[in-house]
Amino acid sequence: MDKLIITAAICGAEVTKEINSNVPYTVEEIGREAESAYYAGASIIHLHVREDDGTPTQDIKRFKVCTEEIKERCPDVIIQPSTGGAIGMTNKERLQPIYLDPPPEMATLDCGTMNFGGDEIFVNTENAIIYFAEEMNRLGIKYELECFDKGMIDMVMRLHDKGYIKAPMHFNFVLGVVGGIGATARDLEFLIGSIPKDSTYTVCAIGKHEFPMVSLSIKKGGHARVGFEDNVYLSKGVLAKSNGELVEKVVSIANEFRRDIASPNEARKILGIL
Ligand code: KMH
Ligand code: ZN
Repeated sequence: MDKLIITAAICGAEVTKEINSNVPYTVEEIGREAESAYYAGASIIHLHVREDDGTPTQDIKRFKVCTEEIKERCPDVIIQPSTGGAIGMTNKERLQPIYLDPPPEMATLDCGTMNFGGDEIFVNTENAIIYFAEEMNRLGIKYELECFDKGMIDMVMRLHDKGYIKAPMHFNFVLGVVGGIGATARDLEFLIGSIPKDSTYTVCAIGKHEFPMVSLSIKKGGHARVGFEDNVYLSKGVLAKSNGELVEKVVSIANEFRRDIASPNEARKILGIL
């Protein structure tokens, strides 16, 4: 089994300080949270950025200062900007961080349209997915294929057959979003069984589902994502003080399964970006 790649999704676009006051907004707070996750064992930082008041933004200038801050504190960490951004943003707005100079090593590529709770719809049409994939192919960026449901894997496979999405593929299964697949062992087994054998995958799940689903992924040879974007609790009723605390919990679960933790360079090798 490969060593375990831990991704920390340190702030997301939806979670706020009202829910957990440790959610980072400012450049300094983003740096602090990335650093806490990195020293706890994360090799990838999945990055959304915010204005100082918490408003989500895909502004390339904000991404630039935040990535510089993270690189200063965690020089070898893999920074994976979101191209999902926040609900309602345009495709061009969402794609901005892939045009950083130099381009990021990785970025997310969301693989289908879905309900996203309440009246929200997260729009990713087939043509938009092709556009995002072709831009990332051109820039040599490794995409993490965000699949919130089984049909999104089918979309990936169709676009792979047409030559738009390149192998080896790396997936992130996001379980338990209202509008996506549930977060049960059966759901996760179904997703894992639906991807090509030479792919890699990581797993994240919303709220209380986070640690059970991540544990199953670790056991089965998949990778793990945790962080405030997905869940702000360390255990029932106990708010995490930092992303680092959530990563530490993953490391202790990995120890139980005798799974070693990948360094950033080991993660690069596993993902084929070194
Ligand atoms: N904020 C969600 C609407 C991604 O980062 O690529 C989309 C998201 C996925 O978080
Ligand atoms: Zn995200």
